[in-house]
Amino acid sequence: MTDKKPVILVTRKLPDAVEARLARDYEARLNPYDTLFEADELIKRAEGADAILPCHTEHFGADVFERLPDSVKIIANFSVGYDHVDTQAAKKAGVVITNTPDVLSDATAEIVMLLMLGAARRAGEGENLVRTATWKDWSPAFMVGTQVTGKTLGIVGLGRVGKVVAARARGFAMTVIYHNPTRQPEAEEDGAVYYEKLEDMLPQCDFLSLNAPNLPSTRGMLNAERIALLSEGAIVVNAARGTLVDDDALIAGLKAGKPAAAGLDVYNNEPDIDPRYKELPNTFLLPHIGSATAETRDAMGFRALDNLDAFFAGKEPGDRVA
Ligand code: 8YV
Repeated sequence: MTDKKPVILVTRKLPDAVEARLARDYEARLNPYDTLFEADELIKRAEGADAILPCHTEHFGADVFERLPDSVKIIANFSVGYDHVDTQAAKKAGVVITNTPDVLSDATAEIVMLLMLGAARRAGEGENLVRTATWKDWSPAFMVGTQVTGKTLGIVGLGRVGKVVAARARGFAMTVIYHNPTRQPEAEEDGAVYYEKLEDMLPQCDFLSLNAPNLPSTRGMLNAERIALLSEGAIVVNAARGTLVDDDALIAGLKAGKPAAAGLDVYNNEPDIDPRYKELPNTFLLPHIGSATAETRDAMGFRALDNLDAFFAGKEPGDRVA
């Protein structure tokens, strides 16, 4: 029985409490300067490692798995999304993949509510007026936005995050409807009304929240045809993945006033987002901070370590996705 601790390559700077647990239980190769590793550097640093603990900022395509050292047996993601990993290539390479579900649902749902409120109440415009000292007056028509309370929220993807979004929205007396590939068990709908066809749900939405994963079936799902089906004044928010949105269609829609506004936390090609979003007054833009609370980031790290602990104890990790 070897006492040698498994070697873990950690690709980003993680919370102190997480790195302390890593150092206690493993031979951790940390990244104190939070350098972003491109593929060649990642593969070089993985030499002799038993596991990698990455974020969504590291990409594990088939080409990476072809070159990854044979020593790497598990990739324990510090993320719930794992669309940065080619899971078919992982299976072919015999590498186990895990993620960190549940622990970031509350924080991400908070950002969804912030995006709805920020977009509806023109928070970006208002902040800018104050910061640039261009707020000169008040009038009954000044900075009038849209009320959130009592409106209808359509959720695309009633999964872990979507269900928490629905629960938080009820705190604003919102009516919740949803579209999902399959209907959720009634007990988990909590009164939300299911729409089998997204096209049937869209005209009913005052607010539309994208909470689906990045899949071939969801990429570009918010396109011009579907945007045209939205009701007048509808507001779109996205804290899932930028890939769900056809940027040209959304930007054209925002310029035309349908949707009336958009609240975005994720983008195609982030952080190099389409610059046209920044030029639009009816966008409320955040920098992918869905899970960015101290409590949640600790919990994500501990969840990833729980998966590593199980694996190296010869057990099935609780959050295995491939
Ligand atoms: C995470 C996310 O913070 O977990 C996800 O899928 O999109 C983010 O909220 C990020 O991925 C950390 O790696």
